[in-house]
Amino acid sequence: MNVSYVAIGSNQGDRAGIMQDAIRFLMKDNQIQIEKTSSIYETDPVGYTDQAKFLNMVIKVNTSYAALELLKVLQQTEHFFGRERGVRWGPRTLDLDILLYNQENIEVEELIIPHPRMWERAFVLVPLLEIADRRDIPKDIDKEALLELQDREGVQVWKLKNGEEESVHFES
Ligand code: A4P
Ligand code: MG
Repeated sequence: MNVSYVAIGSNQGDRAGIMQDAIRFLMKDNQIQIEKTSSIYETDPVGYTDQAKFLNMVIKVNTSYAALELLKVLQQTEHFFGRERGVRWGPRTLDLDILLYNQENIEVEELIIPHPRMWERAFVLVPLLEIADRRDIPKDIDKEALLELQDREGVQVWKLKNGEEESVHFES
């Protein structure tokens, strides 16, 4: 089995519903087991800022897929949920990025792991650190370092994770 952390993002349509449906869709794949899911965060857009707020979360996945196979499955899932590729960093119904895959460093045309932009993105690191097992994270990032991230303030809990159940919805 391989351990992977996958970032999920959405800023178009029924954001939470799409993310939840995408998780159910992935759970149906018998080569994927979703071990943990983070809280859902509402986040200010980074990169291309003239767009709606995102919901972001991270899931921990156990999978028998090789990294490139997992990427393909995630891209098919994005496609199934109506993702159209437009502006880079622009609005999307569903974005699925592989953050980590075992302890591997992969650099091929279609796939770079660890995800090259993850270390400076609070919308990725906050949910990742919420669920990640320490040994799975190659860099020593602590809570202090997190607070210094530029976009940290733009990341607010939207739906708190409570055990295996998602609960309270915080409006911000
Ligand atoms: N690719 C390379 N490495 C990976 C990887 N580790 N995981 C390739 C997934 N894909 C990877 O991605 C472009 C190409 O990256 C793919 O063909 C794949 O082979 P894409 O999903 O088609 O396009 P994209 O998502 O627009 O580009 P990119 O570069 O992935 O965008 P980012 O960096 O993911 O940024 N602000 C907030 N608050 N929350 C967000 O979720 N997301 C973005 C997208 C910008 N701002 C955001 C958010
Ligand atoms: Mg992407």
